[in-house]
Parts: sequence; structure tokens; C-alpha cells
Amino acid sequence: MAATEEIRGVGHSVKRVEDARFIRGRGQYFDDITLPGMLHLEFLRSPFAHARIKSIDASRAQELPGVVAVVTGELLAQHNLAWMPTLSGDTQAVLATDKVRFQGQEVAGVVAETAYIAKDAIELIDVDYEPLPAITSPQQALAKGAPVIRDEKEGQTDNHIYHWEAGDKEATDKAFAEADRVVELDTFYPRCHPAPLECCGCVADVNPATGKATIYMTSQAPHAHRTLFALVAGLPEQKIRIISPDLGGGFGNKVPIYPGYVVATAASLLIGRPVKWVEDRTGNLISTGFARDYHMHGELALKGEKITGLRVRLLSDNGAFFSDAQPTRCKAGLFHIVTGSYDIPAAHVETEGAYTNKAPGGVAYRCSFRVTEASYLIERLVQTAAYEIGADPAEFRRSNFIKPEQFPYSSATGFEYDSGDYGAAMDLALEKLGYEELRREQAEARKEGKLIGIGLASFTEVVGAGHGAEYQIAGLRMNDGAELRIHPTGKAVLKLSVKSQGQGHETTFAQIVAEELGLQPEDIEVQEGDTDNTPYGLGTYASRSTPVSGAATAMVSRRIRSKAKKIAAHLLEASEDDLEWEDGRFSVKGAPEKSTTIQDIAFAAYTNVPEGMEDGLEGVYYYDPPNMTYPFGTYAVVVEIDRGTGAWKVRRVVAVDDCGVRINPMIVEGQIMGGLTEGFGIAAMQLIDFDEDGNCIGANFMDYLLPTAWETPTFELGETVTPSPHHPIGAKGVGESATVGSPAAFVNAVVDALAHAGIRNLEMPVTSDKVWAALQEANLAE
Ligand code: MCN
Ligand code: CUM
Repeated sequence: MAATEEIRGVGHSVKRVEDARFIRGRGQYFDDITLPGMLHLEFLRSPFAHARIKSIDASRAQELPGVVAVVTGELLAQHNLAWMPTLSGDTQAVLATDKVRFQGQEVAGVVAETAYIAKDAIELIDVDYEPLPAITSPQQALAKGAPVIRDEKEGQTDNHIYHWEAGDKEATDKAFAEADRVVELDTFYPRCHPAPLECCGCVADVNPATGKATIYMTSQAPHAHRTLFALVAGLPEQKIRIISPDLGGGFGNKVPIYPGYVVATAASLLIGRPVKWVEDRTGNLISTGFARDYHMHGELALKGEKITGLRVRLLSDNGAFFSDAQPTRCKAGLFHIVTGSYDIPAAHVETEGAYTNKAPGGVAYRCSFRVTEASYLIERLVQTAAYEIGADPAEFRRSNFIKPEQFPYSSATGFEYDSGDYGAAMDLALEKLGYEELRREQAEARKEGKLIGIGLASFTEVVGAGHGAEYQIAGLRMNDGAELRIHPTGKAVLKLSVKSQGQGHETTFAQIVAEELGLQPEDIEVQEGDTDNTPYGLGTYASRSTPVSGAATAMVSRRIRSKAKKIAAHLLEASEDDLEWEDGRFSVKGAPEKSTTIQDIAFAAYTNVPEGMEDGLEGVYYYDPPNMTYPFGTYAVVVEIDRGTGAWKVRRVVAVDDCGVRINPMIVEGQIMGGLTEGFGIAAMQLIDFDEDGNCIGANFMDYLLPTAWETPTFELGETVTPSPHHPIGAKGVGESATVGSPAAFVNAVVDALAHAGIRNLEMPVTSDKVWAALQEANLAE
């Protein structure tokens, strides 16, 4: 019986159960779904970044055999669907009516019998555009006399979206007035894109007889999306069923609601047949949720080796529609951790947002609400400060770290860090790296004209939104549910509100139940993604599945265990107080031979419960986290620079992460390696750029470069474990940590190779030509 075998609960590197179908090609993605009578939707996209639409003539397209309908903004407007609300209270065009506001914006949709016919018909739509000047930077957007992009919005007379601030301005000004030195850094976190392997898409099936809308869609947050569909389209919520099937990666790209989902659903409703929309790569890169595009100015006030103040000014390029997924309290999530891992007594941050003629987005890409930018800024700033005062960057960090005994720590911007031991993580990273020795080698190499750089990032992240009273999206509290049913034979089904895009939830969440109930993970099936069959919750992003839904899973298991205990007392004819729980069985204290397993109890739950007790062994729990979790770590990167070309090569990457208790160490390491690869890609090559007319440069994988196995360095990992004090099993989220923390380490490493010659900054992506220019400037070029 199971109880004699070791339970593979928390801490075991259980192999990913989902891979059995993925590696056999048996996954089911939305594009695998074919329904009888299904039609296909394709989009006509704007060639201009900014233009007035004078007319749209779709008659030639309409006449093409096989075309069923052409959907325009005008048609949608008749159903009040031409515009939709965004997650941050703005509006966004579903299909353009008055103007196009970025290149690639959806102008019209063709619904046809095949995708090929739909694509051909797109070519036959005649749009008469009157081009307008394009705005491609927030500086341009906020300049006097700039054309107003959102002229359709009442009262909008410029391109300004918001001004937010956090921290104490007065205290910060005082810290700067009293500082013996002020260090500054101006830097830009460029626009990049998550580019998941599978682009977005859906199959919308509105049944004209029942009125039920079943929408198979690429969604990281199926429940939230269903509620938004209900609110936007006015469909009754019980008549909407979102099914998010297997996803080929998300990385934040599948959080927003895109016009494709809405048009496919509207078309299915109007035509009465299922409609499939499959986004192509260029559509994905030019029109869906981009990330970053953040201009940052940071200043540190120093007294000796101590940081006494932080001042930050930000300017955000939000594209044509403000569509950040924006939890209320969060504002810019950057506020949460802008002071990083450092005990900075005073801080003040101000941020402005602007509309530009670029695709909307802003938050997503393996970050949590701008924390990537925050982490980058502070880690670049502390390195700059260390150089300016002639301190070793590691030692300078150490003297400013928040100390373990200061937790829970209240930051100068008003957030409470739950737990941390930053020194321990850094020590382990430095030890693994052989830091002292490397510094010596670096100095020796320099004498021989060789450039080696060592870059560190001791990041702190914030994940797991988060405390429903303060964190809401579109008015919905950011909670998550878990429903667990133990069947008579002791096998279980766990249903979750979150949705894996590749993170291995089917494995790890079963391990949480295994840990709490003493079942083996293979006896627990985990289900996600179908709103008709899973409990409510806000979904997977901001590494919140473990902190929120993982906690719900532990709590529902405990709830079931307490009922199991009552049944055990009944079966053993003992008092509950005399029972002990260990490894899936209750036994009588002092009489271990008198025991009953969770499997026996499960059977009894349906056959032999104590008098007055309801049958069954199941429960549901909605978890509202008391706080966010704050994972952290130190990443160290060693690079060599070729003085002849400016090319830089990564010699080593050491990554020490602390995400509290690790449920599945192998999966956590996989998350970290994937995240480091993306961090490297962002630092070295991934760039979505625009020319002055607003043409997107980076619209395909020839121009938007992703690291392949060829460029990706080898990673050496390490861990420390500082449990979260408020999470039921002490776990913190980890999915995004490496992408958040590592870009600064890569850039710091390249800068470090040139720092002795006065170079302080290089902008991402750090391409050879930029390094070459720096080598020239520093008289180091060969
Ligand atoms: N885990 C663990 N122990 C911990 C923390 C996490 O074993 N202490 C496990 C979890 O159980 C889960 C995985 O690690 O299986 C990631 O958990 P978590 O940190 O809670 O993150 P989420 O599951 O909420 O995933 C979201 C996060 C985000 S926001 C992005 S973006 C991202 C990422 O995950 N996108 C990914 N990792 C990704 N990995 C893949 N393969 N594909 C994506 O699209
Ligand atoms: Cu910020 S990308 Mo993830 O949160 O889905």
C-alpha cells in the first residue's frame, strides 16, 4: 500500500507528467481543434502607423467565392463592439473605425471557408488612408504640438496617459541635499516581445440553438477572460465557456484580450458557425502585447559606502492604447521593488505614461508589472555607484543589503518584503564563481590587453498578487481557487483556476496534494483551463500560481485532511485527539498498529461515515494571499570582449535563486534556465524597433533575434532556501525570476570589462557595434 513507499511530495524532482503527451505529439492545442462547419478568420492589418481611414471598400473581397463575411469596424460599431475596454481602464479598438494608430493594427477581418481564401480576400479590400505623422517615442509624444493620437477620446488633448508617484519626496530631497555624493544613470529598457512558440488564436463556437459560446483560446487567465467577455459582449456569463487547451508557451503574451478573440466570437455569433483565428508570426510580433519600452533616470544619494536615498524618473511608451494589466494598488509595479535588495531609507519615484503610434502592451514578458525594469535599474545603478566610489561591486552591495533580521521589511515606497537573506545568496554565488580569483585574473588579463568582465545582479522580485483588498484587475480581486475531490479508491482530481503554459502545473500541484494528503502524485490528476469545470480565479502571470493557487491547493488538502481525521477516528474507534498523522495514515498514539490509510478513509467517506456526517471527501478553497512573496537571488556573469570586433562572449553564468521551499527542484531549475536564456536574449539581441515612420523592425524572426542553443550559454545553478512566512508551504513564485534578474548581470558584465576605462553604461541589446563604439571611445579598440 502507498503509505509504505516514500511519498513523492514537496522537494522531489518528479518527472513532468505532461511531457508524456507533449513529446509524443499528443498535446492538444487550439489549432488541433476542428469543428463541423468551421470557418476561418484572417485580418487585414494597417500598413501605416498613423492614418485616417477615409473609406473601406470590401465589395471585391465579398464577391470572392468561399468568402462568408467581411467584418469591419463599422459593422462591429452597430453591435457596440468596435471598441473594447482594456485592463487598465482605457479603451482599445477591436477594428479600426476612424484612424489606424499603429502599424499592424487590425482594420478588417475576412471570414471564409478556408484560411487560404480568407487570406486571398484580404488582398481585395480597398482602404483609402490619409497618412498622418507617426509618433514613435514618448518624448516626441509629449512634445508641444504633437498630433493627438487618441483624438477620439473625450477630453484627451495630448498624448499623456498618467502621472504616478510613490515614496516620500521631502525625505528624499533631504537625503540628496545631505549626500556626499550623487550617482546617476540614464538608461532605456528597450521594447521586446515574448514571442511564444505558439502564436495566439482561438476557435469560437457560438451555438445558435443554445446560445452557449464555447471559446477555445490561448489564455493564461481563462476565468478573468470569461468575465471580461461577459462584461464586454453582454453575453450572460454562464453561457460563456472558455477552454484554454495546451499552450505552446505564453510568457505573458496570452494575458491580454486581443481583437482576434473578439472578432472570431462576434463572427460566430452573427454567422452561426464556428470560427477559427490563427495568428501568424508577424501578426504576433507587431500587434500583440509587447514588453518594456521604458526610459529610466535613477539617482543614488551616498554617504560613504551607504546608500541614503533613491530618486527615479520614468517615462513609459505605452503604444496606442493603454492596456497594461494593471492591478489597482500596483500602479507601476516598479514601485514595489525599485529599492531592490537594499536598505534605502528614502526614495521617491515618478512615472509618466504616453501614447505613441506603436502596438499596445507594456507589462508582459516574464516580468510582473514592470518589476523587470525596476530590478534592471537598481542593479545597474549600484554597480555604477560602486565604480564611482572605488568600491568592489559585491562588497558595495553587501554593505547596503537589507539584513535578515530586518524582515518583514518595510520599503521606502511602502511595501512589505516577506523574507530574505540576500548576503547568503550572494556569498554562495561568489563562492561558486571563485570571485576573488576571477578578479585577480581580470587584473592580470588587462595587463596583457585582454578584457574580461564580471557582472552581478542581486535582485529582489515581487510575485503572487495578491491580497484581494488591494489588488484588483477590472474590479476583480486577485484570488485563486483549488477544488479537490478524493474518489472512493483513493484517487484524486484537482481542479485549478490557473493555467500552465509550460510550467508543469500538472506535476507540481499534484505534489502539493501528495505532501498534504499522503497520496502519490500519479494518483492525482490536475485539470486546468476549462471555466465550466474549474473554480474561479485570476490565472497565471506574475509567477502567481504557486503563491496563490498553490496555497489554495495546500489549504483545500488540509481541509480534506481534517474531515479524513474524523472518519479515521470513527474507523479506529478512537478519539480524534488521540490520532497522529504521518505519510498518508492516521494511527492511534502509542498504538501504531491501529492505523488507517488515506485510501481506506476515502473508501469509507462514501460507504461508512460517522453518523450525521455528509458523505464524500472533497472541497474547494479560494485563497486570498495576505501579502506578495519576494523571491531573490544573485546572478553572476563572466564575459570576454573581442577588442577587434566588439563581440562579447559569455564565459560563465552562475545563478543562485531563493524561491523559498521548492516543490519540484527539477522544474524550478528548468524555469530558471529558461528565464536566464530569455534574460540573455534581451540583453544581447532581442529588440522590437521602429523607423521614423513607425514601421516595425522586428516583425519576423530574421529581424527579431532569439537566442538559439548555439548562442545560449551554459548555466551553473545554486539555491538557498528562505521560506515565505505567510505561504502555507513556504513557497515563493519563481517563473519569472531569472528573466527579471539576469539582464542587469549580463550588461553589468560587459560594462565591467570596460569600467576601468571610464565606461559606465551600454544600452540593451548590447550588440557588438555598441561595444565597438565604447571600445573606440575608451581607446581600447584593436
Ligand atoms: N515551483 C516550485 N517551487 C517553487 C516555485 C515554483 O516547484 N517554490 C514550480 C511551480 O509549481 C510551477 C513552476 O515552478 O510548476 C512555476 O511556478 P510559479 O513561479 O508559481 O509561476 P507560474 O506557474 O505562475 O508561471 C508563470 C510564470 C510567468 S508569469 C511567465 S511569464 C512564464 C513562466 O512562468 N511563462 C512561461 N515560466 C514559463 N515557462 C514556460 N515553459 N512557458 C511559459 O510561457
Ligand atoms: Cu509579466 S509575463 Mo508573466 O506575468 O505571464
